[in-house]
Amino acid sequence: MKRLLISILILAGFSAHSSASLITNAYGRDYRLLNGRWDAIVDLYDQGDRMKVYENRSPEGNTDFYEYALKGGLRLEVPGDWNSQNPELKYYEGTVWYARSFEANPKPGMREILYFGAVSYRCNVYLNGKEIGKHEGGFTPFEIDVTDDLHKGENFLVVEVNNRRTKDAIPALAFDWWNYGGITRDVMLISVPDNYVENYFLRLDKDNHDTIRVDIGMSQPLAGVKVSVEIPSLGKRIEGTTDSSGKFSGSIKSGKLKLWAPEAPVLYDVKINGGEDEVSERIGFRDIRTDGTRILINGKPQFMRCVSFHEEIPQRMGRAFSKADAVMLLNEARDLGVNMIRLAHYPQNEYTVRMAEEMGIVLWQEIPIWQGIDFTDATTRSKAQNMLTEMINRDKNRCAVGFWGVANETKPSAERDDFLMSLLETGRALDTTRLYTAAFDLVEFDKERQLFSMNDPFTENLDVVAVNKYMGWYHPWPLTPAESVWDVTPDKPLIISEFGGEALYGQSGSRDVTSSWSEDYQARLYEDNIRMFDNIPNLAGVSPWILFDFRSPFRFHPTNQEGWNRKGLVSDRGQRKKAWNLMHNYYMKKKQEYEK
Ligand code: GCB
Repeated sequence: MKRLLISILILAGFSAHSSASLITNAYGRDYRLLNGRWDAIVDLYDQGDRMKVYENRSPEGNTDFYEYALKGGLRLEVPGDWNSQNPELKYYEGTVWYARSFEANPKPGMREILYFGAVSYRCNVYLNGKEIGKHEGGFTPFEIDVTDDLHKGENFLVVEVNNRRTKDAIPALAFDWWNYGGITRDVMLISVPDNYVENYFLRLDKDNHDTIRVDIGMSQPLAGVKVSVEIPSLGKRIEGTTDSSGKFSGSIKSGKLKLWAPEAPVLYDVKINGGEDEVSERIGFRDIRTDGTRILINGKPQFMRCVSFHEEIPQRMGRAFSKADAVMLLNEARDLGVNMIRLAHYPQNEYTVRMAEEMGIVLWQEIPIWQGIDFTDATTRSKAQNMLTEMINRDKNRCAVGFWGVANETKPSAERDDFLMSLLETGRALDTTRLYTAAFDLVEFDKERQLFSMNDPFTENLDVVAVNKYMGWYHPWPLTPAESVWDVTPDKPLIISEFGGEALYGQSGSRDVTSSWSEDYQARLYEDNIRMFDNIPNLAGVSPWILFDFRSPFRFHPTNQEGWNRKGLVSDRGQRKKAWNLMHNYYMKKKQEYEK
């Protein structure tokens, strides 16, 4: 029935930003990767559709020929962005057709799901010459049930990918990072029983820390299907049967649980069964909440020692996508002394999220509602809701995720408020076990009161308020740092979600002159900001912008930037700048203070 409904909606022209189903824990299933080298055509003038490149054709007879032929041309690695794989594609924004063949041997009675970790930014998918699905949004997964279209033997899969920036997209026309295009994450063919465990959500009961709440949704809306959840190391198991919508909800009295915390990231092996299907993974349980101006994890106040990075390996000048990439990014973050990462400015790949969880790093994940979004556009709003839904659906069982971010640097307006409110409602309907936040750049110096303050009533709707403030970079100091006192949302926890300034690694210069782009000036700026942090009474965490220098077409100072945002504490080659030490020392001090 549900599948029928989805088909009807697709036929009715229901666009790609509808919230379609998404299998929980793709990596925990029986899958094979369709990664590797795919054939590709760069289609600057969007002619591929007319040329029917999605049909696996070869010339027949004496007069037949094809201009848009896939074989023998460009080949691109999947996963990967195209920009870093071919010098001519460095700045390319447009359509690229990807194609590959693969053998399949679908078993009777099983369902086959084609799952894309992410395609940047929009795509149409064709299997064996037929359009089977489309998706918009470059940082979240989507799936297509291909059971009825998959052939025994050879199959021909084509993905038309387009990364053109548009006003109604998210992010929109301009943003401060590289607009990588391509099939940027794993492609998987997942095999599941006909009626399978489509989604599940296990989490600690908010009020009883000896209780685990369980929701299971089978793929088919059938009543009476047996389901169970087992946590062998606790000797606990719950069983039940689905209701007529294929769902089951229950709770496990777990007894005393070891809760996941940054200092002790405990995860439990969990087995979920439903009908013929079985899936297992490691899940942790924790409580995160606010109490006045404090953030508590399992009841204990935490100062969030955070940092951000883009999903980018600077040394490779390309998007990060693998386990090895996650190791590199996370190890550098851990060395700085963090207990939290803000994954900027979009959901990042699952390797990073899962590995951060194993390492005890709290995550803030957000959707790319980054300046310049058209809040008046209802389609854009539904795209945003869909992105948020896909992000939450993918990572709702990752206890490391403590924060869902709904926006970065938006300006107050009735349309903005409505738009963001709809996101909070969408999020809270799916998940109330995280804190909801957004980052604002609206803090100003109030001359009359001689204080830093901010006026955006929307902040009342958030659990934690975050502020990006570049004192000493975009804003000269109106007072000395020691005199710079803040009065910003005084009753809520406040995180400084961005601060910093640019420096070219190895460049020495004046500590007083911003345009020296020197490590010395950047270090001074960090000293000053760290001094100011003592004057923010409700400060619950800080996050320097950013861990690594990153590529951005915004940044074209001819000698100091050359297409790089140089605010990294670590250079594009991996060298730590002077400010790194200051931040590291500050974090070590904060850690001691909070562990006393
Ligand atoms: C910001 C943005 C971030 C930019 C940064 C900058 O406020 O949130 O995406 O990269 O400033 O470097 O200006």
